Amino acid sequence: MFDKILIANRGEIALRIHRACHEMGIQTVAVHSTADADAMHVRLADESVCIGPPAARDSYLNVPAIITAATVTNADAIHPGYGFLSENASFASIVEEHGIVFIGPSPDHIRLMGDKIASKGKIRELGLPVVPGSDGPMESEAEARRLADGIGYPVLIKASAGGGGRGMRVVNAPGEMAEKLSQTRAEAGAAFGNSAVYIEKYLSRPRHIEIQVLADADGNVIHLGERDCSLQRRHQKVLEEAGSPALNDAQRRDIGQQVRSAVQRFGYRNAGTIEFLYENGAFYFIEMNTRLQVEHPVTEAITGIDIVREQIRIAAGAPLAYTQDEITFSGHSIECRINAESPDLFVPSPGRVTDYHPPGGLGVRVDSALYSGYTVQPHYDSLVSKLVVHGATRNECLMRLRRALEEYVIGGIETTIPLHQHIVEQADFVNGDYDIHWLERMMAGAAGSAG
Ligand code: MV4
Repeated sequence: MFDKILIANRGEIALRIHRACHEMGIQTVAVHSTADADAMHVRLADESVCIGPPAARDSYLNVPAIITAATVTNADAIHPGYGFLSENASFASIVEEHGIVFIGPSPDHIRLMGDKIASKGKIRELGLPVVPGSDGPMESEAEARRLADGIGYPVLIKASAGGGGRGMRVVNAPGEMAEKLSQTRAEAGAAFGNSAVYIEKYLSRPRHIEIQVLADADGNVIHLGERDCSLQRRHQKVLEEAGSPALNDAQRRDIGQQVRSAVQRFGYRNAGTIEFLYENGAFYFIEMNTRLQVEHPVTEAITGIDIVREQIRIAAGAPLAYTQDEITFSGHSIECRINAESPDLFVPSPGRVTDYHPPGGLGVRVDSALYSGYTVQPHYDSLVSKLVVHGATRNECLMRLRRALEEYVIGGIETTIPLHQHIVEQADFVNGDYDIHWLERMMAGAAGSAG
């Protein structure tokens, strides 16, 4: 096992990784920007190294500085967390070239999943259902129109280098194709340096359901069930649940088995998430995330498995500590992402936290790097806390969530706690009756049934 791990991240996820390390008897190295000298992740770690000025590109994305920090502290491995360098194949390969273990999949698996056309082709080949559409990039308007005529309008043009909602356009009729194709191409070329685009049937009211997997170096793969991440705004997830209110046990077992066998044939290693759109009882693959995800705690809550510990064990060459038969799903879990933003307009609200009183009690977990007197920085993502609640049933989970939201005090800055308090009172949400557009419809004042 490793003696020392460098955590190439900040905020709540750096704390989360530190906790797993210390439970395993592993020392930690924090890296930080000059703006984060007083951050909780720096205070908690055994050692820390300043890697640059506040801007992420100069610090948390500064590959030479991070490699140097790992080398001078003699770290055995680097955990990238989420965001920043976590899905950067060239970073993963540079880490390995320096004789340091990258806690994640191989650079080749990261690279392949970063190319949305290639990943879709591979996933189809591995036998998972994909959205009907083009097999490769669209070379011309004529080709795009022929294809769209075949699958039926509306269709969606997506950038191959995009993902997470960047670089997409809906085409409602053939007459719109030429303009939207050239707009999406130009935008993708400018944003990603890759103008390749592809076409899919547009699903109008899907849910976003993703399956968590763990795979060891010996080719053992387990799935840890699904998360429903449909509650989102502008491609930012707001609240996630495990399990999905839309699935029953048989459906969960079925999609879980399909994903397991695909991931095994793929030769994938470490933690991964296969994202699907789910509409009218059918799953359609959209993307694979080759990192630890923000919302992993809801899966931990219902399975009792420490996903970060398993990531570290797998990276050290240990076999999975669980077989699929040993995985059981217990109760229901919901995570609220609490951002330092105004709850109605989502304007960032950095500043000094004057009072901090997190909720507690049975079934309540708070992953946050906040403390009273901490100053939330304007340079980074506005996620400041994840409130994760577990209950024996979804209803118990909801009651506990309302109670925990009511207890939570974060003074001095605005947060999205009031937004969550509003969401958990909505009949559609209580009934589990929502899709990926529901929150935006609700905020526009006309939620209605998700149908
Ligand atoms: C789609 C879609 C509808 N039809 N693909 C957005 C982010 C990227 N991961 C894929 N996305 C979508 N792809 C087809 N064929 C709708 C979305 C989408 C979405 C997906 C997941 C979560 C939130 C979303 C919000 C808007 C659109």
